[in-house]
Amino acid sequence: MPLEIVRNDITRMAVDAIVNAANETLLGGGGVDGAIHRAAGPRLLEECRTLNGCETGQAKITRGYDLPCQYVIHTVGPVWKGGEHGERALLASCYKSALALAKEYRCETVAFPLISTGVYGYPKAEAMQVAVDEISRFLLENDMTVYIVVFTRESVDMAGKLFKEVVAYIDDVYVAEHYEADREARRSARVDRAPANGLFRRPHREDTARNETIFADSAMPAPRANLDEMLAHVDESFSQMLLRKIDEKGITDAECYKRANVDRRLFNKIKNNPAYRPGKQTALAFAIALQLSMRETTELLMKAGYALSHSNKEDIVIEYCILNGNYDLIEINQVLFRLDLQPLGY
Ligand code: AR6
Repeated sequence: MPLEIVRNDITRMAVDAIVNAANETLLGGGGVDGAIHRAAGPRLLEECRTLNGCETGQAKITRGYDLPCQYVIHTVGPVWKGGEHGERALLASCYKSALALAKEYRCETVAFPLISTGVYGYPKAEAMQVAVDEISRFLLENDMTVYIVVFTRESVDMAGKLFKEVVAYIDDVYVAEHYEADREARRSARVDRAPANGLFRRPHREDTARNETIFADSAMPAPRANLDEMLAHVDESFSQMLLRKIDEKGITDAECYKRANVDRRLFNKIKNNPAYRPGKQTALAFAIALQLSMRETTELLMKAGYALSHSNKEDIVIEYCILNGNYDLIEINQVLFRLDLQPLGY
């Protein structure tokens, strides 16, 4: 997945480059800077001494020494002074400069901490938004896998409005439904024990399975004479439907897989193999990228062998977003991440 938010210690990331939230001297400090220098060993400081510092919003690169990454890109974030002193533009410039250097050094994988959100006091939610905006913009034009590495769960407090709406929706759908299921189980238990005098009946399957995908007998194809004949009537595959929808929406393949936050290589695999069955998260990411309706999403998922279910919180989040016309994959993934659920894409 080209952009991923992960919870980790950045010094443990085995990527081509990690980004350091440094200060203008580049001679080390506390926070993530201190952790990176400790893990890289004294040779990192020696090389930093040769760089003559770095201006706020700019970036410089060194080797990674004892770190599991090849390079460290040092950037200097702005000190938060209330937001009226060009902080946003300077923070955006940190991401731009660091990504430009990563590209120049042919890095394929890069990990960022949330720059400026510690000692420098930038509000985390706003800093995360700047990070996501800048990285997404860069990824529209470039092939790279970029991680935003956060230390604490609160760091991901950014998809505020959508997050609250989704939580409320989950409460409505998931909690209510599980409460219903619980009641149903208790009711069935009572029915089992009840005398068969016609006053009690087991609930019909349809009553309890409101949200399951059930194929009515009438919707089943008529029986065919033999297996060969049936195999000769295979439906459009996932790959075929995906390519058809891309054409119908009038977008390019690249626009589609970038919007889906899916790696180009994976997209090509799907494209070149009509029988390819992607993971459910990938299939859903394409549904979001293509802005499919609920019905189309269900159809696309089914072609890959999946269904949406109210027993699954990830599915409820996706359903909520689709029903409300929110097809911003990055925002949806932020919500999934905050809820400790699996993000979409690859
Ligand atoms: N891995 C990932 N994230 C981390 C780690 C880690 N090991 N350690 C801290 N964070 P900060 P700044 C998070 O203060 O605000 C230094 O002294 C942390 O929770 O490291 O840009 C420099 O020398 C926070 O969200 O950087 C400068 O003087 C984020 O990294 C000054 O601090 C950034 O916190 C720079 O301040």
